[in-house]
Amino acid sequence: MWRCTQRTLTQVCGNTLRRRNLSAAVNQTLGIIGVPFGKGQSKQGVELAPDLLRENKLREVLQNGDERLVITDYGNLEYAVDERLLQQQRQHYHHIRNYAEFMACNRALIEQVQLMLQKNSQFLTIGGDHAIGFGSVAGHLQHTPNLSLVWVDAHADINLHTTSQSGNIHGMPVSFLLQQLRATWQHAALDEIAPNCLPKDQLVYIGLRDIDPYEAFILNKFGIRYYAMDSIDRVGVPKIIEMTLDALSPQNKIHVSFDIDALDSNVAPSTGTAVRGGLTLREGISIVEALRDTNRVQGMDLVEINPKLGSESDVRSTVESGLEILKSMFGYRRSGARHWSNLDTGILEREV
Ligand SMILES: [Mn+2]
Repeated sequence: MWRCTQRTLTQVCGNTLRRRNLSAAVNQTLGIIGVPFGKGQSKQGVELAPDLLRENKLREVLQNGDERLVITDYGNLEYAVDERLLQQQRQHYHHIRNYAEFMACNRALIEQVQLMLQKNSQFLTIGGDHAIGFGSVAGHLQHTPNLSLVWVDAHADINLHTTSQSGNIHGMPVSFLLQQLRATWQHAALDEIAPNCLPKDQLVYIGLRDIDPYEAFILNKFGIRYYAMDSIDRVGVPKIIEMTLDALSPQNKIHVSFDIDALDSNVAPSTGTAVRGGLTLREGISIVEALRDTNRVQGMDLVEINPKLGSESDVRSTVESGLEILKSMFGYRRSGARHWSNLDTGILEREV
């Protein structure tokens, strides 16, 4: 029984009161921001994903997964490019695409993530392409310096402006986060917008299968942990999760940056750089569930869904796979819900 004053009882009906108490007790509040940014790569359409997921009942799907979750949708991120960024682009980064837009968007996202974490216990960033992984994780690091990052992706996204073949910034966000690579971005004023870096031993990759030569060089030089698909094939997802969690500081909060192209192109075909031979949907769900069950995941990204690629049914299965991943991250259990607020628990004792 809850202790409450007469006034509260008359104001709030039993169910609402009970639900509020439960949500306060577990403190599950989720802030969502859409980031319709597609300039980290060259294919049109990825900027449509946040609204598409909303149209496909994102909120209802999450709410059905866990009725206690208190969801606040902050809409889509807005940002403005300024002269200083354009100057950095002209002088130092003109050989990569859309640097100024990339920095303007991520600068706004860094602020937005911190605002969301002041009001919510968790946040979700919906891309957009993976270039926004920089701002999402960097914002998270400014709020929570003791942070670990699990980057689930077919690609390592750790190119430098000096190593990228394509000039597409969605292949570089991780290089903005690590202390050891900061010198390679010395004209980007990163210490002003994102002073807190990610220690290289607090990063784990899962699902890689398309690593550029210089990326492999960087990963190996710094001893960054990465479980590519061949490792997953050898030991299976449960062992990969065990090794991942062993590697990360047990006191740290966790950020999961999930690129839909980590999943096999059978279940997620509508994405800009699809690679065959990826995670099954079950493996993806299994990874997300295991991370969720640590109760340490505080932020997540879902990126690279592109509804302009593939057939109508390709888009549908990609969106559905994305929603399954999100649903499992934010509370849904394949083994059944653990609590019931509206069930008639006397039903077994009664003849109807
Ligand atoms: Mn990626």
